[in-house]
Amino acid sequence: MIVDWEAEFQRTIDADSRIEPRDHMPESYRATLIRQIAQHAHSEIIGMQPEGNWITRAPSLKRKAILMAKVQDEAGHGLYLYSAAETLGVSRDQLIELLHTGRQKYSSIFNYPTLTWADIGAVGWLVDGAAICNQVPLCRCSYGPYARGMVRICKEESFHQRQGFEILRVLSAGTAAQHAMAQDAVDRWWWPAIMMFGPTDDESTHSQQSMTWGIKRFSNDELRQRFIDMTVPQADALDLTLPDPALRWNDERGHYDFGPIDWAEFWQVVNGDGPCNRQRLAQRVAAHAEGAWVRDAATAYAAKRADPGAGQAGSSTAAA
Ligand code: FAQ
Repeated sequence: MIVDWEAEFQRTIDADSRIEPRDHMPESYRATLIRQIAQHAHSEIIGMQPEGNWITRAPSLKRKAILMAKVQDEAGHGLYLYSAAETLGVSRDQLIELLHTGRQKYSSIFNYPTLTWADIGAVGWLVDGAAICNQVPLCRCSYGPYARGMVRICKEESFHQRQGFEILRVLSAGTAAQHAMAQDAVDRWWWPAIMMFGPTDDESTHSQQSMTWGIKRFSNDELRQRFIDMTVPQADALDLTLPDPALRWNDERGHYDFGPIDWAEFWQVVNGDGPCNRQRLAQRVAAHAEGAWVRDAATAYAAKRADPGAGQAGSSTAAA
């Protein structure tokens, strides 16, 4: 029997079932997934830097422990996502090489600096908040390994968002200087967080096709609006102001209206010329080089466990 693989793929998509690694898939579907999942994985790993910047300066032992756990979670997310991408036939080494040579992107948001402790609150509240809005629909992505990875990631992101909110709540209700520090952080992170959702729908090159394939379930603008609608009441609860004078409820639309986004800034950051692009990439490349001995040791250890007899002669551990 001749199976029409293209039709089988389309039937799976139409039935809202999952495509699994061994299923036939069009090359363009595979390439789109590799691009998006890799960009997502790189974002998690580069995203460790702005927050890692505050681990040594967290204001208490408790805050330090929470922040360390959060940064470790981001590393874990990166690893799940690289593993999901590997099921599509690329290796983690290849993807890391593409990141390090600037041929694959990571999220624009991580090219902004974390200047004060309040920035850690703003990153948790706004950046993780935006990430959740974008990522919850990805739990229903048509590609099984990505969708399953996202379920766990979203649970952890939800904790991250709450810890950011809580940092800002304490600062906002604190001294005048603490409140001002929280407000300043929100003023700097609001617009970059809004930009995380990507270009407007008419400028988005991949959205239409990705939505047809069930990779993306909502467009960039739909998710951006959802995030704004969700965040405005939270800002009120925090007694903080979002830095957009045009922000107001529109009864007719049933959504908040918002002011113009500076797309020139977005593309400048995406194209490598944001406040921290060079620093982020240089640190990532250096960390990878400094970790080479760990990878070598882990590989040697795995080989030894797989074949305990190999290399025993002359080995000091064998003699011990
Ligand atoms: N930054 O056609 P579209 C996190 C690029 S994880 C940089 O609309 P698409 C957790 C796009 O790649 C944050 N580039 O693209 C955390 C494309 O260029 P290309 C990451 C961007 O893929 C929190 C071009 O523009 N999340 O925050 C951005 O359909 C705290 C045209 O765009 C994900 O990756 C951007 N913001 O939609 C960690 C989620 N936006 O590839 C640590 C998964 C667009 O043709 C601390 N990804 N571009 O050269 C997605 O949902 C989608 O890929 C979008 C973009 C929505 C990001």
